[in-house]
Amino acid sequence: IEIARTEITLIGCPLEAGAGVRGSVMGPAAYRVAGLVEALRGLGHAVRDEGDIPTPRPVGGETALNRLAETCRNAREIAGWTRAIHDRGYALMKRGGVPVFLGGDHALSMGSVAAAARIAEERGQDLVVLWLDAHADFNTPATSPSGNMHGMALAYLTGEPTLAPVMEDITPVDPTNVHLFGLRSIDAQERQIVDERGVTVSDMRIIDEFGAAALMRDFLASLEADRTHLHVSLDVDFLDPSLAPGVGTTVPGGATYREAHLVMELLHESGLVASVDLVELNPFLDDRGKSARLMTELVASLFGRTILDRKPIRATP
Ligand code: Z70
Ligand code: MN
Ligand code: MN
Ligand code: MN
Repeated sequence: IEIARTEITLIGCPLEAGAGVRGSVMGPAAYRVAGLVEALRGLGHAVRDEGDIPTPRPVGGETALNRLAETCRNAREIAGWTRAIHDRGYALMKRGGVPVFLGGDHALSMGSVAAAARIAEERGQDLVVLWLDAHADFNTPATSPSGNMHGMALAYLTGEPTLAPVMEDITPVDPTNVHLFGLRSIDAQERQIVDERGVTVSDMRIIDEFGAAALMRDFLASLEADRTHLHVSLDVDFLDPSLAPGVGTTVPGGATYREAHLVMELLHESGLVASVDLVELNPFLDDRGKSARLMTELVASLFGRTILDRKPIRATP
């Protein structure tokens, strides 16, 4: 089976202002060293590497952002990154093609998902966000135990009013169109938010009981093929720390090597993935490039690498 040739553009987003631990600024470089461009070209795709977005000037002068900066670390820097990533991502998707945002901490999704939401709205599609992560990233400035904005990305994107000063006038994401997959660390008040907003969740309890593949198949089957823009946001800490130690916030009990590849293969088969984030890779904490290499292999599976040529496999009833 031939893989449909896809126009893929890599956009380096070297930010670490949203995380509590430094080092994810080196993430984009590590993906290039690990051979991401070559892996995707090897599958027959047209790959363009746009290089890194230059560090934007922190947004200043606004009173609302001033106030936000009292509870949110580096709020002005994150506001600058959000605008820059949104603008670049939007322009790229407007031309067609699939962007892969190379992080950088998870606050980068405030910009990338905002761009996807705007494009989906223009195309009359529903934006659906698959958040592969140990964490929920649904804290608000009032509930965050750390003040780290990577833990607030989904709260912002689903319209949390206290985070609006980051970048006003976004197309808010419907929280019922957000699916958290791999969750195993959530703060007490964050739990309440996820519950109240109707976010759908496959936590590790449910993945252990029913299996990653069955849950992923159900999730994908619930999406309307022509009307869906599926954005995949892959946090390195989705993976078990024994496989991927190169991340600031490791949580035991993560996805196995085989679960992670299978999820990527099912996502490829769905044909719905229209934008991708790779976030939280911290090469400073990695073990001889192990995490960067695994992430690169997973992206290859996401874009069509298979063991054998075969037709999509049907689930057993
Ligand atoms: C915690 C917080 C977080 C990612 C850590 C951690 C959030 N819930 N997100 N790593 N990607 O500080 O809000
Ligand atoms: Mn995250
Ligand atoms: Mn995480
Ligand atoms: Mn919906």
